[in-house]
Amino acid sequence: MMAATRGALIVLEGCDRVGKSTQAKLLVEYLTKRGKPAKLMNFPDRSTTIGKLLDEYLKQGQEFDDHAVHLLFSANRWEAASSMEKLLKSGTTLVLDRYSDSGIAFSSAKGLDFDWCRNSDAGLPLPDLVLFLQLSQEESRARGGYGQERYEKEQFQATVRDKFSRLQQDNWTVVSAEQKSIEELQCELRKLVDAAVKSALNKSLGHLPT
Ligand code: Z5A
Ligand code: MG
Repeated sequence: MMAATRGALIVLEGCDRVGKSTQAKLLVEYLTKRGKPAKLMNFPDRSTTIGKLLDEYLKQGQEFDDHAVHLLFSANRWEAASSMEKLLKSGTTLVLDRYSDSGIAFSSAKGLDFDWCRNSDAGLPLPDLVLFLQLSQEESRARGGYGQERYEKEQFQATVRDKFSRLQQDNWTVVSAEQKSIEELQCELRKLVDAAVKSALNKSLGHLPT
């Protein structure tokens, strides 16, 4: 059955420092100001019990087998799934700062099988729009040094970049962030988001396939 009031599920993906968090926050502010209920969600959500384990792992205070930590990242999305569905169905648009594709790209960059990585997310709410922000390694480097977290290393990030390009899905909208100010990029994203919010009204919510 179609819900006349459904919100859209919008995902921001992309490599390190491309501006996902900056743009996601601005998009939620934009939608809210225009009277459209919207909520920002980050993955990993470091505030939950599983999220705290992931935070420790990313800060290199805790070790896990690569498969086990992939499943924890996935479980961190599953623990949000029912509240995501509820919010979407009640008309709130969700703007996600990373989601399933980050899970596949980062875990497969460590050598895990693509399909194995994808399977644990099958059944999660399906994005209406994945905005994949693209930035060259040179411009990303110019945005400042890496932090201290586990994956913040140039060689590993290059492997993730390669996995993202192999993963590129039909439903992604690839947007270049190259040589664009925060405001210029936001302006472009708003148009895409407005269209997605409008078209989600007439669609039922899907689920990620295997
Ligand atoms: N991970 C995983 O392994 N498996 C999973 O399933 C999931 C995640 C979901 C934590 O993620 C790690 O978890 C991540 C993947 C892994 N590891 N890495 N790397 P995170 O999202 O918490 O990581 P983050 O450090 O917040 O995000 P980020 O990717 O590094 O950055 P960003 O959000 O894309 O960029 P930003 O914070 O908005 O901006 C970065 C800087 O650039 C900042 O100083 C901005 O002011 C500046 N900026 C932004 N836009 C511009 C423009 N247009 N021009 C100039 N400067 C700009
Ligand atoms: Mg971020």
